[in-house]
Amino acid sequence: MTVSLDATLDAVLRRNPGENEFHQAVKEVFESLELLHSRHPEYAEAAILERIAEPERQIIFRVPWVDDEGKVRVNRGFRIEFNSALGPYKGGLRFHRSVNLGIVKFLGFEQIFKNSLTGLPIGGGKGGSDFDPHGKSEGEIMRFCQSFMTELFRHIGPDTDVPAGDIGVGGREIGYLFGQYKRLANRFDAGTLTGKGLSWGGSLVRTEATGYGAAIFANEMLKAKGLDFEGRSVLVSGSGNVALYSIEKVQQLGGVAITASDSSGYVVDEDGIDLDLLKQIKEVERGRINEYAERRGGKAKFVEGGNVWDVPGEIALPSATQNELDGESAKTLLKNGLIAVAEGANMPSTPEAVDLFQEANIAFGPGKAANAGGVATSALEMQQNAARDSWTFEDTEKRLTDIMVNIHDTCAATAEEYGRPGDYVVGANIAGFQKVADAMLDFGVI
Ligand code: NDP
Ligand code: 2IT
Repeated sequence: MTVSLDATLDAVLRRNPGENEFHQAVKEVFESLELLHSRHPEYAEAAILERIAEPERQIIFRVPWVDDEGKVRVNRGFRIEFNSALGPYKGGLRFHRSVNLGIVKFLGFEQIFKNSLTGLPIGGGKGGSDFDPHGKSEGEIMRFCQSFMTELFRHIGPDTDVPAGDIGVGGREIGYLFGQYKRLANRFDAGTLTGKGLSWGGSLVRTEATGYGAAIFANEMLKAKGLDFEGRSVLVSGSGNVALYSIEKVQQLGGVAITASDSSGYVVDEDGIDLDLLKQIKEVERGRINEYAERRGGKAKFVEGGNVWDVPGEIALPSATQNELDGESAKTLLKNGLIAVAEGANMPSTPEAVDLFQEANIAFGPGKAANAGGVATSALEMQQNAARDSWTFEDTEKRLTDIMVNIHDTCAATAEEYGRPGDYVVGANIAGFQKVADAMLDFGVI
């Protein structure tokens, strides 16, 4: 990197000690921006990088709640309102025991550029809590969500900040959060949260959108190389919202998704995952992944504590969590004949893994491009809410597909323009950054 970019990065790292995931995300974006900065000195002159790496506002709050035994519990809540240059802060809420400031900031930072790439008017934000939903009762989940929203509600709104789901936050949690918001605000502000139920302002296709989008993005990368999904084996990690609907779209595109996982291990099903069974176990019963193998009549194998990337396959869709695919896993995958990776999760590949994929010249779609279909469809939900309208599944899915194709083409064209053909990382970072940076220049120093 140039001396000035290096110094800016150093300052960001020093100002945010111990926030490893945030450092990782900032480093990757800054490294991609070198070429852009040499062509556009106006960004450095206006200190855009220094400003973009500093959240506009960071909200950290206490979330007290009472468990089923009557014991008082305390968690920490976060909402990072990172950048509103292009629209209201927009991004999900994550409930997972690992959540801390550095994780929420990495997610919020990525969200700025992802949201910009969608072409829709949304800024970047992220939030969540170190609350662990595993093993909690329905009543505990509800009381936690209500307490979380009792503080969050004063900071959000349809034109201010619009949260949605992420790990540990799905339709059930959005219901409890929206119910409490509505009660406190005394308004039916449908556009304050996305991922809502279909009878109270939700959008068709939002549930499917992230996974569908990731598979569509992968398909566009394959097409660019003259290839397709037909008959190819696909490795999917995770078995939550993103994983399930990635598998669904892969199957529609003719691919054979053969794996799924959770934090206890993975399953391999060489005939192709039985999606109805997996959905029943994960979405309806909220069970564990070993139950899939147990109920598949000997067709699938469960590997407790195993690494899903040990399974041979041609296309990988990491859809669980950050840094789940490291350098060693990347080497194994490449040795086993990998041709493409599209990140359904946020930053699932470590920097070493990304370098190996790029050196091997396989198609690599970074999360901020490949998983943008979820937040894009959230923005479509906001549009429907603003117009008090609801669109058909077909119409909404067509819009999602067009957006994903457009993101793919924008990243490819930008990479080409900056002398790095096929480098979707550079393409996504430059294209996502430039739109936000230009808006910030227009606003003056704020
Ligand atoms: P879910 O909570 O629905 O599912 C998460 C899945 O990943 C579960 O199978 C979970 O297993 C597994 N997982 C989570 N954390 C870990 C961990 N530390 N180690 C091993 N396995 C883990 O979340 P989503 O599907 O919504 O999110 C998955 C990824 O996609 C995240 O990176 C998220 O940020 C990203 N994403 C989500 C979007 C959305 O619209 N939902 C949009 C864009 C990106 P277990 O149940 O055992 O914890
Ligand atoms: O990481 C993400 O893009 C999400 N969790 C979805 C955010 C949203 O506002 O729909």
